[in-house]
Amino acid sequence: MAETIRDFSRNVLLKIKSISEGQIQIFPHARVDGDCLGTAVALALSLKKMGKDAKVMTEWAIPPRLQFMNVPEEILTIVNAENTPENLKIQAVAFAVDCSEGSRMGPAEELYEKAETKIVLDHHISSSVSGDLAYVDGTSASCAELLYLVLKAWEEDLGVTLMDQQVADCLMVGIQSDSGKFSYENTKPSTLRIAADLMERGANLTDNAYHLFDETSEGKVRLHGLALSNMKLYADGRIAITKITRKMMEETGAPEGAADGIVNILRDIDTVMASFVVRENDNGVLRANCRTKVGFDAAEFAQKMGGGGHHRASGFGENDMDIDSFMEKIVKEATAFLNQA
Ligand SMILES: [Mn+2]
Repeated sequence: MAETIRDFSRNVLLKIKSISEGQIQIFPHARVDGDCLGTAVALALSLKKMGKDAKVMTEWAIPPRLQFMNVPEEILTIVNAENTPENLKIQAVAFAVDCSEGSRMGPAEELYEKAETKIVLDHHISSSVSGDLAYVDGTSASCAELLYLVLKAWEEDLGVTLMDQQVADCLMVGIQSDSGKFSYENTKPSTLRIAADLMERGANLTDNAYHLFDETSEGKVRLHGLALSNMKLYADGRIAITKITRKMMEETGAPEGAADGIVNILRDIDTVMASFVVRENDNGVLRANCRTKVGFDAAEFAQKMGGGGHHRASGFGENDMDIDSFMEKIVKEATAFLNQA
């Protein structure tokens, strides 16, 4: 991209200064995560400080796992088909953050697509959302880091502090989320320098990390305990598999989504190349999740099994087999797959 973030920041600031009335509408992607919500809220709060009307346009209210962020309700607009014309009428600028594609905006996509002026800030290398002003940096660990650079430039130009404790904390949530608490390969020295400045501005590293990564519930811990104690290893410990039945969900009182993460725990066993968690859904359909290490292509294996995914994470389903037979089939096919590689 030819434009530097400095130029982008200046051009966006000029555009925003030129707005005398109307709302700056900020679009995160649907099923918000810490990075897009943190970025969107930090931007809205900063724009409000600059005297602008700014709202975060979302599909749903804040999901339970991000409620610790205490997002002020008055900066949110829940978008649906009915209120789209009304929102469009008061819209001055549409600002998409962390959205790799328009379809990820859910019901808000129409409102974005019809905007007169569109601005895009993103860190997805394949970003396909169109904007009149756009900055995409696929090397940035999070979108929050890019917004930090924009806000820093605005602070210098305007001579005011935009990143107070609340804004700094929102950006920190974004960085911690997408960098895996500063542990993924995308974490760079600049990530840590930005985090250091945000910490000096009052961002709470420890509380965020707990809520984002460690907080759990009794039902979830009991479900993990059951699933892990039933785990079986095959092929000299290279394949690990366990199941989650509806009965286990009921017995433990585990909430929806509580099974997430078990498949990663199995993969992390030192001898394991591929791990599987087979889940019985409410409608009786079986679903297998797969995680692998280098040397076992999860995408290729899932394709063989009628599913799909990425090299290290994939999934596939089964409609007419009981859960134990399906698990036997997976072990047999995965062992053959390992031996042929
Ligand atoms: Mn992101």
